[in-house]
Amino acid sequence: MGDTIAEKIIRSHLVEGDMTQRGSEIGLRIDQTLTQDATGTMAYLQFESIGVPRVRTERSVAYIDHNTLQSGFENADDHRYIQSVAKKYGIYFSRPGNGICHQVHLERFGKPGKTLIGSDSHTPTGGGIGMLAFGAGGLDVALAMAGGAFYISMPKMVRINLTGKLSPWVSAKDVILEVLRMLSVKGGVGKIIEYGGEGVATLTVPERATITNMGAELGATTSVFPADEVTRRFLAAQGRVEDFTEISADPDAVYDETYTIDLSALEPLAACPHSPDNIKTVTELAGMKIDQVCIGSCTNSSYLDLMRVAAILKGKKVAETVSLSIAPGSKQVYTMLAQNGALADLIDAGARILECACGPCIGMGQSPNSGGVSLRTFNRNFEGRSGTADGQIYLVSPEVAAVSAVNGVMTDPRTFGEYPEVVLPERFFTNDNMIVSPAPEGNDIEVLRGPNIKPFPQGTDLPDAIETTVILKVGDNITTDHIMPAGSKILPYRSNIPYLSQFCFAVCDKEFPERAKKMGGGIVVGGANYGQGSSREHAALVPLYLGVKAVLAQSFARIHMANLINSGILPLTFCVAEDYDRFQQGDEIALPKVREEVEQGQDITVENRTQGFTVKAALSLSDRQRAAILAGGQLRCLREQH
Ligand code: MIC
Ligand code: SF4
Repeated sequence: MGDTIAEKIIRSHLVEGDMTQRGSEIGLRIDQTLTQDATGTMAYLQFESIGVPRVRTERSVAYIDHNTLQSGFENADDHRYIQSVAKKYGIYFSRPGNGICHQVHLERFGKPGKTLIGSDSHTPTGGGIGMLAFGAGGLDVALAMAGGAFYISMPKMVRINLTGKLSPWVSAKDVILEVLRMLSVKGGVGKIIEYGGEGVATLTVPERATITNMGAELGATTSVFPADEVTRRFLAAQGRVEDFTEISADPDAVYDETYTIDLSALEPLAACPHSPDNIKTVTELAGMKIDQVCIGSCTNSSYLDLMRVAAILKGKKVAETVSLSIAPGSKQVYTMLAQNGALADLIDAGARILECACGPCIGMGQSPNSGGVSLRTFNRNFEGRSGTADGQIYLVSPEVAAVSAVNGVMTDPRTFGEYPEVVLPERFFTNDNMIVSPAPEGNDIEVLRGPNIKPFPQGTDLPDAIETTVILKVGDNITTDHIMPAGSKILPYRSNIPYLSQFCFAVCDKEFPERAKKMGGGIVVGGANYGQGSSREHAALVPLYLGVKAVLAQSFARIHMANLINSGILPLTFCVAEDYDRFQQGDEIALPKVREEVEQGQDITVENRTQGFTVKAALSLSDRQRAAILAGGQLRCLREQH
């Protein structure tokens, strides 16, 4: 029996566990890591507290791309801290302005067949060149930088066969929106999605990366494409042909699930508010008045994407009722657009050019008007994420976005005329002058900290029993943007957990932080896929700070569950799904034998003293995770072991 692509990479990096047992915990050696600034400060504080003198990976890169507004000293302090830590410990530093982490990593550092983890959920973008790349919490990245393994449940293998070839005006974004339509935002949980079939060769690397990037929205562990001749040409054009290795699935590889998508049959799609799997065809939505268009983000800001947009906008004018903003994904893309004149076409049409950063994708500016309809080439349209509570965000391809910006209404681009053919250059323009190399080992670099950097909270030993209250009950698909919102007003405080805590669950219940403080914490009851979306460990650290002891949910998203365990918060799941309905906010709860039950790997007894019933909750942990929960978090556990 042959291997899938993922199995090949797992096999060559396996340091713990049995990869033939789907669902069991495996440990992988990590070749590369990346961080971004919104999660990076916390990751490096944790790395420093581990106490190793130098990173032990082949390549670690710290990017600054999320917090670039600098509306106060906070961002600049964080940037300076990260730059100094990077210099000292052997980490490459990508300066603000150099681009979005995933886009730059793909262009400059990613290598087929290697493992990569990043403190950002869209790290699977690297799957576009055949890397096995995972999003992770900051602590997991810190541990990998210190030479530790990265742990996941051995995923199921899913194969998506691509046949045919995309029609004009239909693009990679439509492929992943189709996959989201088929599988939903929880359809990828516990699975690696591999793309194969003759359609793969028709997709360029940036197109593949759009698809693996947005695999995060499926909840997938990661997504991966083969590394083939197309990949080799891309790396050669980046001046890195020596980084190429061919990698593909064996012909007799076995998959747990197989799907087929005929690329020729796809049409332009849109994800409607407020979920990336709420898919309609653009034809169905055509004519809808729009207020804003934003083009960019780690999903669709490549040279290919923006050259197509420029060709559409050339000689045209943005509709007077629409605001169009464009953020190129990297300095490379931006420079090339400037060199070949495409930038002038964008500016001349009326686009507002933003710096190469995440920007509006994470609510850092460009919030739409009240109730405003915004078409975005991004990957997430969760409620409130844009910074406008009632903003209506539609996720679309760059082609749909650009054509609609000209017409002022949602437009099927196939009605626009001839499709602009854009080919990737033989050689990209490369100049890594915004990447700062680390200092040699044994340096005496001083790490520079600002007053915004506060210590991170840590748990306590798991007590024998817990008596507490349901302080919040929420429904299905709660995102980390609900739990710990971002945006321009809050994001600068990512290294200040006490300040952040005022905004915890603000999207669901503004009273939550006050209530949690008054009641000394409690437990949160949630539905299915709790914690989907971002990798921000702040969605665990802030509840920890507010005294949350457990989350009792129908199911969890992978990264958030790992973050809860790392923080020492119990991620409990209902043994009987209907039990969810029996819990109300305010109920008095007891876990009378929790420590003993965790130690023995038993289901957890949950007494609802208000309603007068007792149920069982499952807690499926590996031995490693059990030790972390008992010790009150992963870092405390490591300290106990040393
Ligand atoms: C996101 O897209 O939600 C983010 C902002 O990039 C997050 C990371 C963060 O919250 O800092 C992610 O995707 O992990
Ligand atoms: Fe940045 Fe948006 Fe990508 Fe997150 S999804 S890394 S905020 S561009």
